[in-house]
Amino acid sequence: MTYPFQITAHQGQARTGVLKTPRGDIPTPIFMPVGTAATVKALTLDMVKQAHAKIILGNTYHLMLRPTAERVARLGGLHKFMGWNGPILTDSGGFQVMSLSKISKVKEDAVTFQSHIDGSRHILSPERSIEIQADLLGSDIVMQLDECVSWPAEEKRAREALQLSARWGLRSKQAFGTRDTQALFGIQQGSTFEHLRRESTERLLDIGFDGYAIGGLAVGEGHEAMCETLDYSAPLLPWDRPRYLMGVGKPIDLLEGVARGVDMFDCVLPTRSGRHGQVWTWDGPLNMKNARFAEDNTPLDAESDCPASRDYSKAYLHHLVKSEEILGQMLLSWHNIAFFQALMIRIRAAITAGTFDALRADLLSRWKTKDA
Ligand code: PRF
Repeated sequence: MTYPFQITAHQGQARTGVLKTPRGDIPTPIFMPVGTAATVKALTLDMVKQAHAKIILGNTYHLMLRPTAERVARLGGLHKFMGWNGPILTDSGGFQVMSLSKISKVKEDAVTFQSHIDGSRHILSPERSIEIQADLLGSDIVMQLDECVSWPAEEKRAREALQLSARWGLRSKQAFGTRDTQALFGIQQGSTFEHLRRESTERLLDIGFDGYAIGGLAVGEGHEAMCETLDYSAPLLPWDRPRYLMGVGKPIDLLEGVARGVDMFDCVLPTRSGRHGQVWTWDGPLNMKNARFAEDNTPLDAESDCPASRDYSKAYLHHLVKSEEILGQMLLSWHNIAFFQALMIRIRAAITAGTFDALRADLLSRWKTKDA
């Protein structure tokens, strides 16, 4: 099913709108918290909802290994299993195979790999990835299997990967067929080569997807090169379909991605950095382990409606982190997810009001010097 996507306002390339799914409306631009192993790490779903998340991400790779896709299916699908009744987007697995599994081999038919958990051998083909995501997990937004090359990549290598991804895209579409309630997104590849991004897009458009992702970025090229690639990559994609920048990023990357026409983002950053003592604020990142917070009685964000941001002092959070208390990981992850959502809420409001350029300039001036 091609979910209705309405763009309600735009400013330059930046757009805001609504993606309507049977499990709920997704206001865009949106940030999707990562729930890799059927959990947004350290958070209950009530906390995730209170942080204003509307859609979360799950991973084929992790779930097929543990508890296995078949078991999730027997237990009623991923939504029922984890207790999330909103939309779920699942990644197809290829990217996680390359980055996490012990040994992997990409062939025309499929990728074979050894589990990072117990070394067991597995095969993931475009068809199997669709079966896991769409039939067994019951994902709302299903991603095609693709091949992502690391950076820097030789042109020949990047072309091979985008062409394999395009062939896998066609096989994914054929395996997906037409469905009443689920959507399928294609993935653009091509590293940092404009002509390859163009070729990739042409091939995806020939196949026809419900939405389009930009893959192969945030793989080591750095913020500037990513922005340069997005300058031409995002506008290649159809204006009237959602565009998803995979695995991105820091608040500044979200801001610059939106400015270039991206509608959807996901990243482990807010939860992972929260578990390691780092928080993101309107004034940039803070390391809560720093002794300067030891007697700071102010909250992270008095204006926030998230309890983690508003109701606890930095001194208390510093103490929890220094003591390696579980609550420290929970509160910092909660604050970060709420902050990323608050950023997207402000971005959407600004595009609607025609003040996105001013918001972007203001936040860039706060963040540029602080490695935000
Ligand atoms: N492809 C897929 N998932 C991904 C990526 C990709 O290129 C990236 C790259 N940043 C993150 N997650 N399928």
